[in-house]
Parts: sequence; C-alpha cells; structure tokens
Amino acid sequence: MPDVLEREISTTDPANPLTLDAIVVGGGLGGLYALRRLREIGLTARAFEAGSGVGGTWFWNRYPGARCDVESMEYSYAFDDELQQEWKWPERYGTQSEILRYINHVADRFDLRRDVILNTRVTSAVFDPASNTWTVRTDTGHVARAPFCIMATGNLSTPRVPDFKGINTFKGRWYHSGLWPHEGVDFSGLRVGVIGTGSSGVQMIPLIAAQAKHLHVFQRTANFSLPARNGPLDPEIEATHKSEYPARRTAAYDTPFGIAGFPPPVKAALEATPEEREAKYEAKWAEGGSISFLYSYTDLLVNKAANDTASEFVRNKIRSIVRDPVVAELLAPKDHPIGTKRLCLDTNYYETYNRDNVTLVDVRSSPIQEITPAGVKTEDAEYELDTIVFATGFDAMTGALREIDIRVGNGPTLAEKWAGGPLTYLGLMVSGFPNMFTITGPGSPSVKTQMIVAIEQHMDWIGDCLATMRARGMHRIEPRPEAERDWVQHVNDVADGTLYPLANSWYMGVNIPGKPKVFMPYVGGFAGYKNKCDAVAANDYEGFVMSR
Ligand code: N01
Repeated sequence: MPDVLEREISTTDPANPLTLDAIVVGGGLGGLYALRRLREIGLTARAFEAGSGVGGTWFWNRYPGARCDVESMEYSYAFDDELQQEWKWPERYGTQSEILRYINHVADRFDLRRDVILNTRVTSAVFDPASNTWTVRTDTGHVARAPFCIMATGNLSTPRVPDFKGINTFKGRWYHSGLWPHEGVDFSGLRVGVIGTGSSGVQMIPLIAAQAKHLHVFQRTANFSLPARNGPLDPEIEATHKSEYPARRTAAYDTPFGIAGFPPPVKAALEATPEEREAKYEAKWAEGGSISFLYSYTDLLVNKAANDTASEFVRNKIRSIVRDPVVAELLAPKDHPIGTKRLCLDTNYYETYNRDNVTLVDVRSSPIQEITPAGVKTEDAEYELDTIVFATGFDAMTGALREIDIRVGNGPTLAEKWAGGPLTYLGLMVSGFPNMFTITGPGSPSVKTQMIVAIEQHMDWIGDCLATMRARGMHRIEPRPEAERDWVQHVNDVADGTLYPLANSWYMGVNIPGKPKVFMPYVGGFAGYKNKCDAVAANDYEGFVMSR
C-alpha cells in the first residue's frame, strides 16, 4: 500500500491535484532552503526538480575543475550552527563534488528530500484570481495547486549552446559545461576544442590541457582571471572561522557582497602613488580571491581611471606569465574594465598557454562560421577536433523563468511582461503576478553576492511575509505597479553609476541573441538592499498590496 506521500506525489490526475500551501520550483540551494523555511512556519510544500538529484547548479556543472569561487567556509548555509560547526571543508574553495555532497547531506540531515519530486520539470504555472490559487503542471503530468508559488529556479540554470550552423553534423562528441555527463569525460589522446573563456572555460582549460592530445581554445573575449591560491584548508583558519561563525554570518549582512572578513577599502586608487598601488595589487594577487582584489580601493568599480590601474596590473601579470607575446596580448583583456564581467579565479590558467599542446584561437578577429563534421571552421581556418566543449554560458537570471508558461488567467505570460527586460519589486515579486515569489530574482543582489546568504535572506523575508499574511487572515499579495516601476528605475540608476554597463556581459543579457540589453542584478550592495527589504516589511509591507 503506498503511503499518503507516495499517493500525493504520483498525482497526475487534474481532477485530483496535489494540494499544498506552497509549490517550490527547483531543488537547488534555494529550493531546499525554501522547503525548510516553509516547514518551519507550518506550511505544506513540495519542490519540483528537473534533475535526478538535488543540488541545482552543483548537480549539473560537473566539468573538470568545477569549483566555487567563494571560499568554502563562506559558501554554505548559515541557518543551523551545528551544521556549520560540524561540516568539514577540505579545501579553501569547494569542488563541485564536495559542494554537492554537502547539499545532499543537508537534504538528508533536515529530512528535506521527502518533499522534492525529482526528474520533473515545471512547464506551466497559472494563477486563478478567483480562488487565489496557482496550478502548476510538469512535463511528467503532475498537477499541483497551492495559493503560493516560490520560484527557486536559479540564475545560471539555462545552459546555452550558440546556434552554430552544422552543429548536428559534427562526427565527434560535444558537451556543454552546464550539462556535464555524470560518468565524466576522458580526454586522453583526443584533439579537443573549448569554446568560451568565462569562469567555466577558465576552470576547465588547465585540466583538459593536461589530458588531451591537443587543446584548441576558441576565445572571443579575453577575460580577467586572478589566481585562486587554492589549497588544503588551514586547520587554524578553519578553527578560528568556526569560533566566529555566528558573528561572521551576522556581519556578512552588513557588507556589499554578503561576505564578512574583508575590511572595506578606505582610499581611492588615484589617491595612492603608483608604487603604493603596485604594492597593494601585488599583495592581493598573492593572497588570491576576487573580492579582496576589487576591495583594493574604494572606486575600482565606479571610476574608469582608477579601474585602469588595476586592469593594467593584471594585464602586465598575464604578459609576465605567458611566454609568447602575441598570445599574451590576445589573453590580456582590453575591452572591459576589470570586475565588470564576472572576475574569474583560476589555477594555472595563463600558464596553460605555455604548453606545447595548447593553441589559442582568436575568434573575435576570425569568428566561428560553422561546426563541420571534422571540427570548427572559422573565417580563415578549419580545426580538426575529436571533441568540442561549449563553455558558452547561460541564459542568465531570467532564462529559467521565461521558459515556464507563467500567467494569470488568460493574461500575458511573464516572458511577455519581461519582453523589454525583467520588471520586479525588490527582485522578490512581479506586479500582476500575485502570490509568486522569486528567490534571488532579477533586481536583487543575487549573483553579485555570496549566493547562499542571498537565498537565506530572500527566503527568510518570504517566510516572514507568509506568516504575517496568515496571522492577518490575508490570502493575496502583489507589488503595486508604481513600487515596481520605482525599484526598476533605482536598479538601473545604481548600475548606471558604476562601470558595469561598459561590459558586454551576461549581467546585461547581451550573450543571448534578442535578449534586451538591461542590467539585471542590483549592484547597490547587499547591506543596503537587506535594510530596504526589512524596512519595507516593518513599514507594513510598503509597496505591496495584501488582500483577502
Ligand atoms: O559562461 P560565460 P560561464 N562564439 O557567459 C563565449 C558562474 N560560474 O559558464 O564573452 C565564441 O561567463 C563567451 O564569449 P563573449 C559565474 O557567475 C561560476 O563561463 O560573449 N564564443 C564567453 O567567453 C559565471 O560568470 C563559477 O565574447 C562564445 C563564454 O563563451 C557564470 O557562471 C564557475 C560564443 C561564456 O562565458 C557563467 O560562466 C563557472 C560564440 N558564439 C561559472 N558564445 C565559479 O564559481 C559564447 N561565447 C568559479
């Protein structure tokens, strides 16, 4: 006899839907914490997850070298002190497999797994305004109903392979970094091409080069990368960090990136002498880590002349590492200020170009024309390959949500509402789409912070909001259109006051043909953002309308 849960979960009969207080979309770090928080406030919920396991980003991105660029002592949940005291991270930066092991541990430890429905992709979510109910349908035929829907769909969860002509004619195998086979890929003896030099490419290139017969790297835009200086986690650092954990977690809320332990800079770059600057950048380069480097001076992300000094320091490092001056110059980014695209962290990235079996192909001056049966054809050459790896990124921040048919009654879809760019209030809700929350949605600090701190802050806010609604006997919440309009304006104004819009980055949506060029994350700093969210709640959910 199936127990109640099994019977509920196998519900595919529209006349007998799974009935819940909240439906969560996604079983990654956001979805799991949503389940935990909803359970804490006494709401029933299930999460639908497309993968065959929990973990989201860390379930899918299994390419060689996949590792977090936030230090492992920071990149973890803060909600349970015993968990953070007991968990042992072996290295300064967590590998994909280690982080996935941690997420699975959390799912078991807090008994969250029983509320996750795996191998199930949500295809539509339709709100009925008369009954204040979301009906969610999936590709496996599930039908679920709940007053609230929580989108924990991730910011980098829609992998994108460029629409290259001839891709299906390629005789070898090809892979995308974000859809990596679980059994791994053996590149030994193969002629491999990696297309893309963002964070994923920069991490995998040294490892693939060490295995492959020959590696061609197809680079369209050179990216800034700093040494991660990874290594075993120093037991003393671990012990100190653990003794300070609660205080550090609280302090993280008061920082721009949601990470404590980096003293804020006090001086502008151009106030320092060239010698002082060089010494400062050199120390940061030796220390490893991107936030620390960008924290060298107060103005690196707002003043181009200041940024030029840091950018040129890293370009000179590249020139000093890479022996072939032509290759070094190609690798030295000149089209965007450092930090305005996601700053990469690497282990031996630039050194890899000194290997005899690695060739850098500049596909900016000679773009890829097509994939042929034999390999990659650019405007002026054809490269014969056995395997192609697409490290070409994601339809970031809005991709996963735009793929779901989200609508209210017969109204326009969310994708239609966002045709000119995402519109949200605080990155938490969308006007006209009641009772739907977005965890780390566009317009929130999200990818510009330590993601787990952002997830917890969002879900704690949502949990408090739902508890307040229940206490007040309210059934429906949505942002006022004018609150949304003013917030979107603020998000844009803040971005325009920085150097970020100078880069053609996925933050701006420009990596996806036809996607509107709009800066999507909120870069006003995590501390100010959290204060704003708290003030909105304290001020009777200012900007939202709650109703029965
Ligand atoms: O993707 P990307 P990613 N022809 O979009 C190139 C997080 N992450 O998977 O810059 C040729 O950054 C594209 O070129 P261009 C992190 O937030 C974190 O690497 O558009 N090239 C670019 O070089 C990161 O930012 C970690 O000119 C083409 C690359 O593909 C985000 O995920 C690790 C092309 C895509 O770079 C995404 O990183 C990994 C074409 N048609 C990822 N189309 C860590 O925590 C695209 N490209 C360390």
